[in-house]
Order: sequence, then structure tokens, then C-alpha cells
Amino acid sequence: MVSGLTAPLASPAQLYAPGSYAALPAGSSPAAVVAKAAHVVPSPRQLRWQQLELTGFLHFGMNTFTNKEWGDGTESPALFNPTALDAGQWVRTCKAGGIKQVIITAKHHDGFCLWPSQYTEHSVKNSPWQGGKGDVVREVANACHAQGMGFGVYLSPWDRHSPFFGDSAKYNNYFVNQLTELLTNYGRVDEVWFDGANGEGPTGRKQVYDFTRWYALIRKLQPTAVIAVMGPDVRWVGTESGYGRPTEWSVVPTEAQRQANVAANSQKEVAFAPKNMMEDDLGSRVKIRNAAALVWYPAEIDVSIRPGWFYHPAEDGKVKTPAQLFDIYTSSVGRNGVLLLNIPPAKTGLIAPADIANLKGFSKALADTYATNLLSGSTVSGLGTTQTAALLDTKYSTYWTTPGRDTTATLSFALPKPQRFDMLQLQENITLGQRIESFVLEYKSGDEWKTAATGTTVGYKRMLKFEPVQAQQVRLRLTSSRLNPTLAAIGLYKQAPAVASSK
Ligand code: FUL
Repeated sequence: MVSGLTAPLASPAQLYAPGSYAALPAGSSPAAVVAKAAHVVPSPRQLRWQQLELTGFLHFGMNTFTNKEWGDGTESPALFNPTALDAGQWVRTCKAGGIKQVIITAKHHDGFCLWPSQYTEHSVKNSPWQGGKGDVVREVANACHAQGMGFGVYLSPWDRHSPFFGDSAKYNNYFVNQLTELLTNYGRVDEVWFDGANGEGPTGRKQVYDFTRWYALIRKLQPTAVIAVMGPDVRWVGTESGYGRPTEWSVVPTEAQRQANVAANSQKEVAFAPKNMMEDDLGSRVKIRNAAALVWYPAEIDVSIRPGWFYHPAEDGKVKTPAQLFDIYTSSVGRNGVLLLNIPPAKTGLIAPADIANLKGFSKALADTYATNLLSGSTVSGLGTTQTAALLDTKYSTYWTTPGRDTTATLSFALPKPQRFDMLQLQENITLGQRIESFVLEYKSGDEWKTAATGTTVGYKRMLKFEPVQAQQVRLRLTSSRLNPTLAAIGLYKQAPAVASSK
């Protein structure tokens, strides 16, 4: 295995932006470790990615035609023949659902390439689709660029077709050639997704991936792209359920980037059983205390709108409902993560009606829920509340913080009139780091302050749902923070009736 990122990298400067990595000298005191952690910040590419919030996955390829989840690489290119492929429809559907960037499976584990790679015959160029002249990657890239959407590529390291796989040097060259095609021929690429899955098993061919070389190539050809999962910029959350961790730190020990660990926890068989990557948290004080170094490595939560990653006609009745999607959204984006929602096009080359309808219902529920911040117009008071206007001004760049060295604070809100609400949303200004460790939302009922919700981390965005309460006086108590807490936004909302739940 190639050395993980805890071992000295050949060229860390290529991988880490200033400020997104901090070495911890041996013997650092717990307080020194916490202070360092509080100052680690996202790179510009990570910040851009985090602010997308909702991204889309398009699993489409040979498996769509064989009705499988994993192909073995022996499938004939003749099977790939969508009759009405329209990448414009894929991207429009995603955009209407609030998605800001899509990733296409340019090559899945079966090795079949959705673009006419000059380095293999196993591609669309030998399929009947468009007489072998088609290029799915180009159609998706063009549609994204035309519609103002981000564009990303999934390129499976595990390749069950390539004769080079297992002949490490040859395969790494093959992979670099394919990456070069994808990163030079299709305009701007915003995310490169390397899957950790490998089902070869002990009797299979053993391939040593040259990650250092791949990363350097990406940094050179597409410096603004984030490298996800088996990569240094974006961390796989560790589940395919859509539900992130309630306590989610974006600053974690560099050990979390070790590719061997990611691979060990990734899918080994078609049916996925998550292993131990879903530890309660990866970056609390206890978890970082003995780290050699810390890095900004935020969580991406991938989940499919259907049971499978690829389209199967038998799953048309099992598309996640708007209420399920909303619950996933509040438990992924609302837990300091980016949601990567898979919407697999069907064999025709179009996204199926059920997926379109449910996505529409979901985005309508989002718009309805967020139409009104019930704290708008409130009078804000409390200790150290000099820039409270920033809390409600809907601008992310402006923020409130405490004076001096205060790491706790209470912000009180007197609403213009009593309101009924069942969801809290908070945002830290992560350009200054992730700092908040615990908070409580309280409301006044008669003469008594009652607890509506309690939480740990906030990060870029935190949502908490609770039983509906009615109140005119509310307060947020920030009870622990690694450094002066910052808040770019606070909101109270009433969930749209179509999706309301109280988790
Ligand atoms: C997994 C793969 O094995 C699945 O087929 C799918 O692509 C998912 C997103 O990642 O590891």
C-alpha cells in the first residue's frame, strides 16, 4: 500500500492549502492541541464545495443495461445502448431539486468507460449508441457548464476489465492517462471521486495505487477541484444511509486520510454493511489529543434516492419520498456535511418520472420550510453581542463573535410576536475555523425557561428538529467552544407540513 498521509508526503504543499493542516509537536499540551485545532481552516476549494450543500451523483453505465450493481468487466460494449439519452434532462432535474454540482460515473468497477478513451477498447466507442461516436462524459460536462452547475467525475480505481490491473506500474500509467483525458478534454472539473471499494479479495489481483502521483496530476490540471473519499480534500462519512454524525468535526487527525483505512472500511461485496467508520465522532478533544497532525477534512454523505446505486426497474416503487429526502437532508447538510444524492438515469438514458416527482416534492418542502426565518425582526441582547445584526442578515461572510476571550455566551431573542417553530439552524463562520462544542436552545414558557434542543458541533451548518413549541422569547446558550465562538447565522423554522417530523 502506498503510504498514507500521516507519513510524510512527497509534496504536501501540493495537497494542503496554507492553514488547512497543522502539525502537532510531540508533547503538546491538551490546551495547545485544542488551540491549534481551532485555527485549522478550509482551503478555498473545500470552502466552495462545502457551500454547495447539495450535490448529485449520476450512476449510469454498463450496470444500467445488465440490471446489476457491480459488473465483472466481461460485459460486451454492445449492451450499452440508451435510446433517448439526454444529459440536459439529468442536469435540469438535479438543478430543479436544489442540487448545485453533479458527478458522473465515468468508469465504474467493470472498467467500461463512458467516454471514448484512447487507452482501451472497453468504452462507448465500441457500443451501438450514436454509432460509436457518443461521449456521455462530454454531454454531462456540457450540460453542467451550460446550466451553471458544478461538474465532477467518478473514476473507479478498482477496474475489473483492464488487463493491467494488478500490474502496478502499468495500471498506474493507464489510470494517469485516463485521468489526463478526463481532466483536460471537458473544461472545468470541480470534484474527482475515488472510490474505496475493492472486491478482488485475497485471491484477486493486487494493485498498489500511486495516489501521490494521481493527486499531483489533479492539482496540476484542475487546481480548484476537490479530491474525494480516497483523497485529501473530502472525507467519506462512513455510511451509505444518508445520515451523518450528530457530532461532526471537520478538523480531524490526518490518520483519517490514510487510504488503507478508507479502503478497509469501504464496500467489499455488492451488499454493503458499514464497518466502524461511523464512530460517534472523529475530532473531539479526546480524539485529537495524541494526533501527529490535524487537517481540515470535511464529511460528504452519499446516498441513493433508490435502494441501489444503479437504476433497476424493480425499484421504481422504492424511490425515497420527499419526507425521507428532507429527513436525510437535515441529517447530512444539517450535520455539517455535504449531501451527495444519487439519482440514477434509466436504461432509456432519462431519469425516471418517480425520481423527478419526489425530488420536486423535496425541493418544494425545502423552499416552504425556509421561506421565513421566524427570528427575523427580533431584538437581540446578551453578553458580548456587539455585531448581532450579522446573525440575521442572511450573509454568510458577516458574523457575530464574543469579545475578549469568552468561549461561552448567551444570545437572547425577543420575537416581534409569538411563533410556533420546530427547527433550529445555526452556522459558524468556518473561514475562522470550527469552534463550537456544545449549545442549548431554550424558550420561555410562562416564567420558566425550557429546553427545546441541545447539540454539540455546529460547523458550516447545523439543523436540529424538535417537537413544535410556541414562544416569543428564546435564547441560545453556547456552553463550550474551542476559541471565541462565531455565528454567521441563526434561524428558527416551522417544517413544511408535507415533511414535518420531530426527530
Ligand atoms: C461504492 C461502490 O461499490 C458502489 O457501487 C457505488 O459506486 C458507491 C457510491 O460506492 O463503494
